[in-house]
Amino acid sequence: MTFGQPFTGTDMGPELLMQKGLPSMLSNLGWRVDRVPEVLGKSFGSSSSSSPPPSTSNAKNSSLVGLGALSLAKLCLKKSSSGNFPLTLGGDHSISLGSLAGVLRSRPATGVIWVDAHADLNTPWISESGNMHGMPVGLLMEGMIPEGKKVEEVEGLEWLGEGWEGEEGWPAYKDGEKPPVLKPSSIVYVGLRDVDKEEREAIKSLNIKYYSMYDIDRLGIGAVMEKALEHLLKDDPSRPLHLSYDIDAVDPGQAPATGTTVRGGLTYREAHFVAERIANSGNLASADLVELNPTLSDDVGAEETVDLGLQILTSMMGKSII
Ligand code: DIR
Ligand code: MN
Ligand code: MN
Ligand code: MN
Repeated sequence: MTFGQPFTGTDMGPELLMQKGLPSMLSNLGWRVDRVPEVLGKSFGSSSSSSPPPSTSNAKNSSLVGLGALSLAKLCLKKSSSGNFPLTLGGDHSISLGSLAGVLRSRPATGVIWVDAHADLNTPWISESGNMHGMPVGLLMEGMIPEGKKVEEVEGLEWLGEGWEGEEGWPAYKDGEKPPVLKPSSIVYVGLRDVDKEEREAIKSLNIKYYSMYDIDRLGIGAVMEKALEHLLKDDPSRPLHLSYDIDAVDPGQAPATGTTVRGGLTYREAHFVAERIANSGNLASADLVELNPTLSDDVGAEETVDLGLQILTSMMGKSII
């Protein structure tokens, strides 16, 4: 999936991670890997496909992004319902609209750790860019859709709305199940350093827990992760967690091959530690790694970023230093 942001090449991330040996690395950690190839398929993400149809709202390419997210939501719903760990490789961050919607539908108690330079809390009604990779959290969170507006009025997002009648793999919503499904208290941000004005106001007014780069500098990444986990697990220590890891959380010195780099990010070790500590909680039940785009830097930078992606993935799936 590349249509959630302006650059081609973001759809090359998954194949590179696979080619570089992700399946065997996961097997070596004791996982049984069931690869579902190209969930979203050529028709959604291909860099070479012709331009998508125009969108009728301030959500660019919403019909394609929405359709792709629905496919992924169905798959993640199915996999999580049968007790598996859905690990989603992106693609731009708009895919998390699908993975998270699917996981939340089968495991509504899920707590979310969003590791990102950005809050991705926009909606078509407040976004400055119209890019849907900046909206996956906003579109799923209670309190983010403005009065009088409906998420299902956005082309491609009908399946997120109350009037959805259901289809195979994504049934109609029952009472108490309909989106927005994510409570503001069920997410913690780690690594923020580029937040839009409206997002900042929403974070404050909804009282969303966040640890920005300022907090990481002040407290250290160790204390930050203790606090983040404590926030999500204090009432229910066995709650499942979903980790959504945007590679742009990492400093561009270590992760240059991504679309919206912001200086002053996580160091190499901090980037690993976040994943290691969450794995250590024993609660991690689903995850995404997104926004790897090997075409946006030189060959060395692309290789380093893909390698880092592999390391973060293996860390979150249980690899420890010793
Ligand atoms: C910005 C950038 N807040 C937007 N978001 C990015 O377009 O909504 N998210 N780059 O990863
Ligand atoms: Mn993101
Ligand atoms: Mn980001
Ligand atoms: Mn920005």
